[in-house]
Amino acid sequence: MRPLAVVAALLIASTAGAAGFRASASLGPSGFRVPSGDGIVFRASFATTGCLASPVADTGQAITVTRASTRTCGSSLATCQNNELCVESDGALVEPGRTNLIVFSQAFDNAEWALFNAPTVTADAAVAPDGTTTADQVNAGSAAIRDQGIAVAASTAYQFTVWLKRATGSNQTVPIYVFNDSSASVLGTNNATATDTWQRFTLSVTTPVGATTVQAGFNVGSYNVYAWGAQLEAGDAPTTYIATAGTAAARANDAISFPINVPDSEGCVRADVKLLASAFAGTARVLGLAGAPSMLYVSTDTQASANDGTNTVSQAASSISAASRSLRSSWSGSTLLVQTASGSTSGSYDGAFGLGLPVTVYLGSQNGSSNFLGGYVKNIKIGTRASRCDL
Ligand SMILES: [Ca+2]
Repeated sequence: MRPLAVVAALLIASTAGAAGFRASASLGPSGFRVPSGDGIVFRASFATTGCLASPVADTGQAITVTRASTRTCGSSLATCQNNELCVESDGALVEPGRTNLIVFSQAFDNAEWALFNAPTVTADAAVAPDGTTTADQVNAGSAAIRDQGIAVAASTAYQFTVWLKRATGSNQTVPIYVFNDSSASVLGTNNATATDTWQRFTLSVTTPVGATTVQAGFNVGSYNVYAWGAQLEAGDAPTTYIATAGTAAARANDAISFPINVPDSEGCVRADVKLLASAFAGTARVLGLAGAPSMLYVSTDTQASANDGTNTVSQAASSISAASRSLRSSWSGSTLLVQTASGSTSGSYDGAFGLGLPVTVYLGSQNGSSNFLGGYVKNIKIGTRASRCDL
């Protein structure tokens, strides 16, 4: 029988790499990753698209998705069940909860839609963007169709969205609009050009002081179109479609999180990010924490930032809503750095994001409840060395 010391030495020799680091990442005793040679403790590419019931990072950590509702999965318009992660080619989709105030979003033939000057509305006349035959034809000869009496808050931004496609041989101009009942005034009009391809059109409005109800739909005009998926939601930018059939319907927050072991003393993160809209209020977390600090967030469509709770470092980027952009930050000693394809900016680091060991990282939000990304994120890396997590 070998002495115990010799057995221990043989075990170490069999698992350690040439430089003393493990040759590949492995699960430590607490279930967290022991860093591999490149210091990467978390990696998630989100290469598999669709509705994922139990998403797992490339490095093995379970990713927890808490959403107390179904959701439409982005541009594919597939329906993801509660707690399923929606992943498309640009990555995992993270959005705030919203409510569609249009109660018959794909039944323009319903009496909820008020008709003016007798447009002809034919139910389920065409294949809709989601592949179902639920799009209605609205043939208006100097007519209008509106959902009336929608309760709204005053001094609040709203987004009206609807898919349109022409129902005759030439493009059709459709005045989509929102009307303020309280002051009998038009809040906004967007003359949408319906072509032979389904397009989702947006009209952004802000209710004035005193507003209580609005009507939304198509104003008087001469147009012959297929219409589907009308949505009126409170918020600074439109979000993914929420289908309704008789009552307002809500999509809950995408609260997405995972645990990592990464120290405050030194580390790095990187991700490819694409925003759904160029205009948004506040900040959009890429990788958030329970508190205010964030290793990586977006403060405008053209800027990436990091905030340690004391200092903010920001670096310009090309439009993050126009295409998926690689964003990165790193920290070590007294230096915090943010990098994009446009360059890098260094600033002071107070030495702590508050990264407990382990810490819960929120993907695309702060604490799963605010500062939502409103976009897609993929190719995430989190590491324990400031020199890694390359763009
Ligand atoms: Ca329909």
